Amino acid sequence: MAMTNVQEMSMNGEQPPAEYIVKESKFGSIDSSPPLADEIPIIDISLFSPLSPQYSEQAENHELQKLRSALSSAGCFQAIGHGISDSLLDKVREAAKQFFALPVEEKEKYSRAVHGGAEGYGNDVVVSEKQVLDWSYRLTLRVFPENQRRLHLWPQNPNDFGEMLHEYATKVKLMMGIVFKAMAKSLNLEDNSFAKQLFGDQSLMQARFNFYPPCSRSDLVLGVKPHTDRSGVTCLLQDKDVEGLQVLIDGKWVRVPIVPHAIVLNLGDQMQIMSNGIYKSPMHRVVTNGEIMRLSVALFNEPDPETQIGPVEDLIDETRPRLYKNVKNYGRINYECYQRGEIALETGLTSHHLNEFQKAKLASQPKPLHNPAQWSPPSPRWIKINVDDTEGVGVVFYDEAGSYTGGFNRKISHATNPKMIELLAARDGVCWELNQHWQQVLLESDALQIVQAIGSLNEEIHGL
Ligand SMILES: O=C(O)CCC(=O)C(=O)O
Repeated sequence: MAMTNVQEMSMNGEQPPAEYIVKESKFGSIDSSPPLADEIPIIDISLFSPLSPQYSEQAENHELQKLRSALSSAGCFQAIGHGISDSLLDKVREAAKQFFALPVEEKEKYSRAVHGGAEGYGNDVVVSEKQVLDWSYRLTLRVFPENQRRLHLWPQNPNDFGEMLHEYATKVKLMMGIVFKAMAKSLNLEDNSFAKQLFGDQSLMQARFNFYPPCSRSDLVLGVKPHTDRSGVTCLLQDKDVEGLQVLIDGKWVRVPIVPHAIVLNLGDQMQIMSNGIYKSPMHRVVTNGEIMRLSVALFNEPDPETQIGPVEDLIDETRPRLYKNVKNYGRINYECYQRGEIALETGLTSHHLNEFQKAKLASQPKPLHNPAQWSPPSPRWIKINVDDTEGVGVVFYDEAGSYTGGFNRKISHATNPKMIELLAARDGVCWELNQHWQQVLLESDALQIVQAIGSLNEEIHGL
């Protein structure tokens, strides 16, 4: 699919083409001014540090309580007292502004499409004709580990861009060390319970500079579609003047206010996993403005992809059974789910030995077509099959240890044939766990086509 130039369309005040128009979604329609969020507190990070002049045990406990309440409801807060000067924050915004203001040919020198991989300048990677594109441009750069920097993708213009990014990211990393400890403390855990999973030498920090040109029909497009972050924790520097970020809290979108020198910290999925679901990775999106461009700079902190992460043992007990299994390289799982329009945390990651919560949930639903609780894998390798009405069938592979190893999609046409349920259940090594919506769709789908789709993959399965 040929990519349209958002910046040109924006400047010419053109109507967004069909591929940018947001369809009805389970996350609700576009609303540029829902209420401002009350649930997102301002938290003073300096109160977590005994070396700070403002520190007292009482002040710290008060801030820890605010932290716990924010992270278990909204999943985010506005950090002040972070030790990063206002002038550096302004410099980061200014460097981003200057870069995005460069002529297209200049920015294209750093193009992701030209250089390959996930880093560089560009807009959405188009993976499906049905994909709704974001009305934005991004510059994505890995900052840590330092030896993984692809410096040829770091802008030379403005000429202090690299120095600025290094300084800012180093300071954010210091702040993260304090925040990880505080998060552990807020749950009565050992100080390093999260840091040891999230904060090794090889842990990743990815910078993403976001540029949202104005759109004449901001009621029809989104700067970023609803998503949760794959990170452990994301540190977001918002535009100082233009709002746009919204968070879904209790099923309702709320606006995240601008606090000029605060950094918005939102949790990502890996923190939700590590906290065994106590802390939330919030769904968020960005709306565009009809007249003014917006900028933001996100730093995503995540573990080394080779590190296995999972719920902290002390957060698992009889009253709160393990909600997630251990995973490696969650970034890849999340990316593949996102491209399929699925939410990674709701698909392949829940512990496949159903816990009490899930059993109760299943029991309260209409009779399942097949009870995964009674299923045990006949072969070490097992497969999860998701079927939905837009993408078709998605198959996800796990290895013997229950770790994710890959996945794919096949499109299917829909016809009624309940017989397929038996066919699927009869297949060796196939476990299908389906949520209620998909169970229904599956009933209305064409058995033969799904089975053929799976069958034709046998080679790939055995080749894994
Ligand atoms: O621009 C923003 O405020 C949020 C950006 C965001 O959600 C992202 O980069 O993943």
